[in-house]
Amino acid sequence: TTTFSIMVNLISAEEVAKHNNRKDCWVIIHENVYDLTNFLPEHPGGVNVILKQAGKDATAAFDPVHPRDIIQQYLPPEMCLGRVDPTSLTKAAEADSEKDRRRQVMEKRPNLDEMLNLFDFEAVASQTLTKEAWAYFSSGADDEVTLRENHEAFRRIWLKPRVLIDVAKIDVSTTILGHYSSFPLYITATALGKLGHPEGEVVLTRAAYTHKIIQMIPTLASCSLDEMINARGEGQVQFYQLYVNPDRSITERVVRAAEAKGCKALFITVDAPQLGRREKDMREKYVEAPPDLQEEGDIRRDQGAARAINGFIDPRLKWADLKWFRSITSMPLVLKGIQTVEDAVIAAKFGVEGIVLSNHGGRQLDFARSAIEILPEVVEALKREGLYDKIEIYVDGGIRRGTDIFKAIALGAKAVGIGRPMLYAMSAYGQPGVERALQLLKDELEVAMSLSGVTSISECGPQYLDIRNLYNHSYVPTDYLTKSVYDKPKPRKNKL
Ligand code: 173
Repeated sequence: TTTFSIMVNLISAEEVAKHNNRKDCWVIIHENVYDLTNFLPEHPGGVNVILKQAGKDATAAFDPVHPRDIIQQYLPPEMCLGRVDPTSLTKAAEADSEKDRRRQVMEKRPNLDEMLNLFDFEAVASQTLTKEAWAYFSSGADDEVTLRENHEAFRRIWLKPRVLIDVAKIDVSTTILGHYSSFPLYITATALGKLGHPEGEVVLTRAAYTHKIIQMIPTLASCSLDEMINARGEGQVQFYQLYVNPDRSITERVVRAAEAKGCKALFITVDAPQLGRREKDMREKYVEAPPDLQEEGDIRRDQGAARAINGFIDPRLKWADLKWFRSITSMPLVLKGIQTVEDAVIAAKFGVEGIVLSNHGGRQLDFARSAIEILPEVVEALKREGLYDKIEIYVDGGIRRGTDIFKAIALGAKAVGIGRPMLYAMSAYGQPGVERALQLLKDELEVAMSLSGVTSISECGPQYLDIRNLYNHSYVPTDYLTKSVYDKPKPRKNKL
């Protein structure tokens, strides 16, 4: 009616469909019409995922990977052109064969109690996830050498079990930055959780609560900060992972919000001034140039889900900026993504409360060394500088077994972070899956400790390990479990 159209601009779906290219890109999200032409280069998920939706109703693609409030938070209001005329909308047909396939594997997946280790969850998830989700979650940078090295490095450390020790009682509990943790592991930040499970990261929040372990909330999650905070159980501790925005007023706002809402530490990601090249993901996101633009040669064909994140992560972040974080928060500061002794020492001298030795799950710089390999050097250097007692060290990347946790703790880490395996367990089996995966890890750790003759976390030390082979990169035992889920190259989807 006329009165309605005075208040909001009603736009037909046919009109939207005309704006279907890089130079003129409209999409419909929750019945609102947006002109995203100028936003394209800034989209953290890359240009291509939006271009695939240009001129269309993008709601179904948008919802699984974005928190509800992200548009209000980041898009200037003038990008919203009006409402789509609902009568002009036709529901897009889903890609049925793929849906059917996934429904079938989901129905036939093994019972949860048949899952005996974390690789089992990965194997199931590799089948049940959508192709995009598997590509995004599982991918690593370039040849994925670091991705695989992260777990393989643990396989170069052997154990020296002591016997005839009373191990009737094993206590695997510890503290992280002073907060209780039922065993030395936290769930680290990962993005796009709703690609794997309709409820997203809150599933991890709930499972962490069940196990009394700490969850690190991601800056760029598919649930909103409030959803993840509100999913918290009584007394549950959450940390906050920060991507530093080029607009520091945005960063200040999110840091203050995280602190006000009770997050207990700030983990500043320092290994991602830009996101690495993840080729599986880039292949999945690949789109043909629309015919009208092909000659111009201005289509970036090399952008995966994650490459165009520049609008959201500040590549200018530097050591001198750390002081500023102290001025905007009283949360303990932890640098996530330290990869050398040199940087570990600088961080400790600056006085941060913690560092995460991490190469971002092998997703950033291929041939970065594994965190577990760097750990002994870092511990030695910090001890030499008299700084080891002033800082907590965490490692992430490649944790798949209780013995991996044992090895990290024995080498001087306070705790380990775990990412992908939680996403896989969540995707395949929901909250009970994550809870079981955590239980398996905890059980494995207890077995590793009792069979090593160690009854508490504080007793774990390097005397229980043989690390002579840790630095030897030429001998790597074949990892059949990981290999069996590793992606085979796929034929090209689109023919020119
Ligand atoms: O590793 C990642 O994929 C990552 O850190 C990220 C976070 C937010 C959006 C895209 C990627």
